[in-house]
Amino acid sequence: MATARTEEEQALAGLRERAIAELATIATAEGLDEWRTRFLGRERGELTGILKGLGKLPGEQRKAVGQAANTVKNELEGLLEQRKAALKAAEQSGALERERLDVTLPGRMTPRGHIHPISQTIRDIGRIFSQMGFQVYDGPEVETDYYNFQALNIPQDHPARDMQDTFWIVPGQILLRTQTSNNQIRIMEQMQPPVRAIVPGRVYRNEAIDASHEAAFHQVEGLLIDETCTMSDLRGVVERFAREMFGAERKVRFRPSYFPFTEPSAEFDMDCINCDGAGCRVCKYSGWLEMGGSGMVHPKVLRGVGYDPATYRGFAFGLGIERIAMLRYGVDDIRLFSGNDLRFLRQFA
Ligand code: FA5
Repeated sequence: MATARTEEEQALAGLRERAIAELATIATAEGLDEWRTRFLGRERGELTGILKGLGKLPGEQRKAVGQAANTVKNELEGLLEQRKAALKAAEQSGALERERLDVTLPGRMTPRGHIHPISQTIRDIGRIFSQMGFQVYDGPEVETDYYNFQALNIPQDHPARDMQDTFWIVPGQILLRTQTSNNQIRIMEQMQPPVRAIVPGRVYRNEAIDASHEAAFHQVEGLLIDETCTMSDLRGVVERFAREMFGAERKVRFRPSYFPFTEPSAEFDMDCINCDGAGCRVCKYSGWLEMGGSGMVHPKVLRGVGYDPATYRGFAFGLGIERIAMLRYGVDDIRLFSGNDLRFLRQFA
């Protein structure tokens, strides 16, 4: 027969029920702490309150309530641990859910850049000359007066210096190269004939800028030195280049000119690709487009690098790369290439 419950036993049962019901609703670590302090706390916990009151009870009852209180305490502590573990697991699975990676989703495409039309033209020039056995070299843009002028038979105070207005870094000594011809000297100093070299690169001139003139532009230098080599070899190489670049029907003409480092010297033109030589706005109604300067390397220049002009001869030429790119892509203002306007550049993607 069930015995009547004491006041303490009823309080204990009530506490247990409330504690269990509340525990089920708690979803945070702070909430669990607060719950533990309130029900199981050593100082002011409700259960501790009941245990403290045990002293007033008669022996048998004290023992029974004490045991029951311990059972409730163990049970509640066990439930607390379970709840903590459940919360932690839920948190982890939530994190996993949030971090879930669907490897079947299509990737985000990174926008691809493309090569600048001048770089593209330099590559194509390199490819065409490589097919003719030329090797591509590189040289310094910050140069000494010696390599840019003196070694090319342009001494100090030579009037030819006026042809290329110079940006000086140290006046009279260090400059931004005005032409890629500085590399003729650097290459010949470093190797023995036969030489077949091209050197593309940026050059600088203190010029008034307009639709066909830049202060920073690109040239490609060509140099061939051998025991037998004539002006007609130069012509053949330039013609072959023009035809590879602009079409098999292209014609090239040479006009006498003057450069201190070549003798004889010539400038060469290609028939206008816009009007096939008939005359139009692009060729200023002449039928011809200027491509570059050239000539047979001057014996003084050969001697200066230690080549014997009695044994070796050669030709050199210099082409303006922007001018070639303008013709190739039908661009009528040279400044567009360095303007960094993406609307212009995107057309070459
Ligand atoms: C020279 O620079 C000589 N070094 C070329 C040379 C090399 C002659 C080897 C003999 C032997 P010139 O100053 O003419 O020559 O320039 C060559 C080409 O560069 C021109 O035909 C033109 O296409 C280009 N050019 C010259 N000035 C400019 C400029 N301001 N802007 C854009 N292109 C230019």
